[in-house]
Amino acid sequence: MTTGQLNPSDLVGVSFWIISAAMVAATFFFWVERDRAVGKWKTSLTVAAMVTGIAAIHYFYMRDVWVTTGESPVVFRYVDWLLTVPLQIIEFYLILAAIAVVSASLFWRLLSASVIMLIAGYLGEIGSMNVWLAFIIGMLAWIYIIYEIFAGEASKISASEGTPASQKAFNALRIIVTVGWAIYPIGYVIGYVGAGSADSLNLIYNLADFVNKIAFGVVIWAAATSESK
Ligand SMILES: *C/C=C(C)/C=C/C=C(C)/C=C/C1=C(C)CCCC1(C)C
Repeated sequence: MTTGQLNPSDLVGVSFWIISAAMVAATFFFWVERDRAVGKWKTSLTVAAMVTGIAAIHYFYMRDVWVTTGESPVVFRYVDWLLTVPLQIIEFYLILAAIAVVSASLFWRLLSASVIMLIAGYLGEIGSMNVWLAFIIGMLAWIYIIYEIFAGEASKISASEGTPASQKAFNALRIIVTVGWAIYPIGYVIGYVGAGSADSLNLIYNLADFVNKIAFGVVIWAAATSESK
């Protein structure tokens, strides 16, 4: 599978390698730590492990594409996101449902918006759609998700509801969707403005995946194990 050698001066290639190892380690960690969590939190850790596990597999292949061709592994990247982002929406829903009664339609709205965001980004990156039109559509879908979490149904959840652990997880969710997810459109702009830069694009996407898949999982883990005393 991995045919190319890793060039020490290839910073992007090295970042693919490091994130691959981190994704595998995180998957193992969340999986094993599941035993220490109580009740509904077990499912959250299972989902966190699924996200990093799926990403690990894609990172092995993405690194190979990068090292052997020097091109952005767009297809593997987006297949990974199309699998892991819906899983993260499930994760968000589990957190919200742990705090308050949330409708199933909220789940479907968040899921649909995330899929629209990713399809637009994909069409822009493969050149099937104007790169900035795709960006605007993706941004609108992302802003809608932020709206749902800060001003829509999900935000009606009062700070007095839920356990301290679930509130901690809910705050983490808000930070992830606004600050953590913002790294992706920043990478897209830097990657495609002017002559564009595949190096910056992949470096920033790799950093973003580390934050949004591993660091977010760790926050879930902290909340999940804080209730198990
Ligand atoms: C594990 C992977 C995750 C959490 C991927 C998230 C991806 C995004 C938030 C992508 C966002 C984009 C926009 C907001 C505008 C258009 C370009 C995208 C697809 C990079």
